[in-house]
Amino acid sequence: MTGTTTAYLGLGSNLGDRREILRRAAGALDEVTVVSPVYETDPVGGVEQEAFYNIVVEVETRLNPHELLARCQELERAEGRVRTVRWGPRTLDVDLLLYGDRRIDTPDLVVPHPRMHERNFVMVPLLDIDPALVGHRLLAGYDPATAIGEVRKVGPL
Ligand code: X6L
Ligand code: MG
Ligand code: MG
Repeated sequence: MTGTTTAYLGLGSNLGDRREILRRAAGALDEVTVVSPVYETDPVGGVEQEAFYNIVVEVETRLNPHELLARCQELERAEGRVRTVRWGPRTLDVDLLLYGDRRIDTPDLVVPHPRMHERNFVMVPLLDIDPALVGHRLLAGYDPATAIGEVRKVGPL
């Protein structure tokens, strides 16, 4: 549709009722066009912590990238996210993965999300939504053989 951009958001939770938190967050977003299956995923990076539930959603948005980022942060706050330990447990994390085919490099926002292509908890649900994204020019660094972290499909959100 003209005036809209296809963007992909990665959502993760490993504190509280993970599935319910992801449901509320995906339900609160306007213009969600596709929701991936839910994966239970081994934590990658940071401290020892519980397994995550991760999903990716496709949105058809009229927001610009910074407005969309602000919306993601609003959703995190709505779920009571408290930032203590870097890469530590969180009720909700919402990351802007891709925004059309734009590259954005500003102090507060980098798109594509840096290193997303190294992480199975992002790439597996993303490619479930659209396997043709393997050919996306901004995902050229993706190699399924070297992406890290075990993921197990749980089912629909
Ligand atoms: C070396 C050093 C290798 C750091 C990897 C990877 C750090 C990912 C942070 C890393 C490194 C992250 C989630 C998660 C986090 C999530 C799962 C991060 C930030 N978020 N693990 N770990 N799902 N499974 O949503 O992504 S913390
Ligand atoms: Mg994240
Ligand atoms: Mg984040």
